[in-house]
Amino acid sequence: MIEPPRETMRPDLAQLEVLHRRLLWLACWTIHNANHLRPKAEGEVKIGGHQASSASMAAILTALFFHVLRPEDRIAVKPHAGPVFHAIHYLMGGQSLENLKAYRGFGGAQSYPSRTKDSIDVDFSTGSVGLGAAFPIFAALTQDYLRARGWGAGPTGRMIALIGDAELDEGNIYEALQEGWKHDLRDVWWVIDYNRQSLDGVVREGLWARVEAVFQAFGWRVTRLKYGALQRAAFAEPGGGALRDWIDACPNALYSALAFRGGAAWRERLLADIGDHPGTRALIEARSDGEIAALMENLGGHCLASLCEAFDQTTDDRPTVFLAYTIKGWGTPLAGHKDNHAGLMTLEQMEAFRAAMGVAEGAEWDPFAAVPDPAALRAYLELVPFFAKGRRRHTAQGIPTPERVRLEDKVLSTQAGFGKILDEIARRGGPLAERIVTMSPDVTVSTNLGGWVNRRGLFARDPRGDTFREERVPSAQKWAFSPTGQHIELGIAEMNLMLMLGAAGLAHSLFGQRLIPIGTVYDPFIARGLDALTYACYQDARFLLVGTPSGVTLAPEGGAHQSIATPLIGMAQDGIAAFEPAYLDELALILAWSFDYLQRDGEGDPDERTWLRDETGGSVYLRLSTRPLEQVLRRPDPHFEQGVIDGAYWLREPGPNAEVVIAYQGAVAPEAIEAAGRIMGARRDIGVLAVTSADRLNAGWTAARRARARGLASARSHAERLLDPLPAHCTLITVIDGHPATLAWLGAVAGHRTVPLGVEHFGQTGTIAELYRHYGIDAGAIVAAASHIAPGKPIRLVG
Ligand SMILES: Cc1ncc(C[n+]2csc(CCOP(=O)(O)OP(=O)(O)O)c2C)c(N)n1
Ligand SMILES: [Mg+2]
Repeated sequence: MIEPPRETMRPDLAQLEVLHRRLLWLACWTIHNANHLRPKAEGEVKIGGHQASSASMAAILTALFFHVLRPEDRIAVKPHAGPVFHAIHYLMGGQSLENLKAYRGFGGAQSYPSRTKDSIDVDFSTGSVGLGAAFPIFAALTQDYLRARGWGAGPTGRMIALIGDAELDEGNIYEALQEGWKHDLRDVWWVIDYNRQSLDGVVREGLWARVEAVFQAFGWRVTRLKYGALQRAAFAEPGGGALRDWIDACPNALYSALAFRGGAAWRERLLADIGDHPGTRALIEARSDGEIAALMENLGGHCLASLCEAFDQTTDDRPTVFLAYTIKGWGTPLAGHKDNHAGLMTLEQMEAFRAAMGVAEGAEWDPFAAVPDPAALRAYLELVPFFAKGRRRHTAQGIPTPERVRLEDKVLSTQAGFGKILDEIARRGGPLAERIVTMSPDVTVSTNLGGWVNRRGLFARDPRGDTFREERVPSAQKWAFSPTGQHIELGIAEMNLMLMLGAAGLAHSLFGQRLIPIGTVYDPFIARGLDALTYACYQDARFLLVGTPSGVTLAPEGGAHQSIATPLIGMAQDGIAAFEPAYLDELALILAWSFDYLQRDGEGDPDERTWLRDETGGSVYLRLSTRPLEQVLRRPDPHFEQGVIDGAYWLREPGPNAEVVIAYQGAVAPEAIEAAGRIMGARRDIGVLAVTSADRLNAGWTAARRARARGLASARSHAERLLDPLPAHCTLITVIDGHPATLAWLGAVAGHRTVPLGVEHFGQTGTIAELYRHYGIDAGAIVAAASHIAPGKPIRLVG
């Protein structure tokens, strides 16, 4: 599909200048108000906010939001330019005065733009530097994926990141650039606020040359915005060449320091350095101190004419980075100071700034203060294209989730079962199969996605055949790429997997098309992408993450590949429900439930049975294993089915006088069952609790306690319903191939003595039996715990 060229209008520079001043003022004032004027709570010292970082980017945001952007574009705003972003929405009527006054306060405008916490139209949250930069790359890949299928009408958007120059120190940036290149990235812009200052100081000299080389290496167009229009005009004057050479040779720190000191200091320095060049002295002397300062601070990133021109000229879809030279704190008394990152204008400075901005006392919050022609500005704002269609968030139709897949295998691991279920979904076809998109960081085959990929193919914009197949080299894997392929093969960088899951998991909201993204990763390497996972969850992206294989159960692979802490990550990570099934029927139930849960978007009250807020939906994390387990034969049982989803069910219901209950999660099920069999003769009424989700059990328990504390005495969680009936003398033995703290809290639910077994030290190579014994999670360890803690008849310690 060839799209018509994007329409560009001539920028109305006069209105943009006015808007730039408005944004600069409102952003600084919002921060000032929060820190200096709002009544402080006891012990509250500083609220914070970034006046200098905001000022640095105010012109860039002005040009983009009020001239360049179109409703279909999506943008990540540099986190510490958040106040400018709020000011934009305030001017457009979307952000309330109340929220601005409550900036960084409870329920107020957020410190960093947030999709989920802010009330305004935030496309991509930002905060953890580097991630907001990379995310639009994956949003562009998602857009391409949808376009290749003809899903979603309307013009193609540009996915834009506004980033600080120090963000380029984050390694994930380069991982994302490389991954983008592999997928023929298009429709992405990065605008770098090249103020050459980070948090602590000034960045290394000559960074721009490295930056440009890196982007060019990945096929990006580099547009350098170094000089503003004033500077370019001065360079054309007699002696202007020397001025330009001086600027080019000036070290970053000196430029910043002179910007802080102002016009007289610029004059003194320029005259000393280049005053004897023909024409240059006259060029300098023809200008007042204020004019010299304005000239020297007229870098490309502050010049609306230069910005609009550069953006408007970029009409093709090639990824483009704009290296926009700026001064941190531009236009404020903080400009250029090396310590300005967290710096705030003093009361006196703000007073002078207010006067300089022409804002009358008492009119500080007036959106149109100091606007020469408010009616003309109002008329301009009404036509700003980006806001013309109102809120830009979409919704998507739900994908019906079919009957769950039932596997008949007698012995199988959850990882293999997962592969078989996906394979079967692919074979059956239908709406769900069409909307699933899988992805994996170079572990597609080893996480059992092979069957799915063989049926559904790999995604690429341009078809590429499977050469090995064409050359008749035997392989179980078909590895052909096409625009309708449904697997996105990623390089090893797990960070990119999480970002891709995040972007595809927002397709419904960003592009109005529902995708069901499924990503597989070796469980220990979740840690590699953890910040991006948190970031995806914080944005409320919806996806299924499969961590497999996991734990020391991956015996011969050794400590570098065996995960220990991931069950705790699953519990602690907001926005994602973590499950660790042991059996195939559990897995099938959880998957079927997940496909629906991922799509939910309700507001509903918590479920009275579990106290989980399931109506709101979320993402799902499955921790799976390569250990083949003999399957349990079960008759249809709604309690079992519900329990699997709620987080636990009685594999063996305890009797009224239970002395011991064994609660296990995941692949150690056979150990728990064997131990129960051995203990049974010597202890009464023993129970075995199969925990499928410590996360959901724990979340429900916490929510129910909170509800009771608020006076709802009847609130009871699933964990409480399970454990309350146990007699007080009953001992809980919990066991997991993972950190023991995952289940240890169960003892607190109804006040039972608890022995938490699990793995707390790095794994190592060995057989499963050897490692389970070594780490104390085998049947013997469970039996030993029972015989020590729950006194009574001696129990057979050896199986
Ligand atoms: C991952 C991460 N590490 C550290 C921080 C703390 N931090 C916030 S801004 C910043 C410096 C940013 O400098 P730059 O990107 O150049 O932005 P500027 O303020 O100069 O525009 C740091 C270290 C963060 N937000 N995220
Ligand atoms: Mg910077």
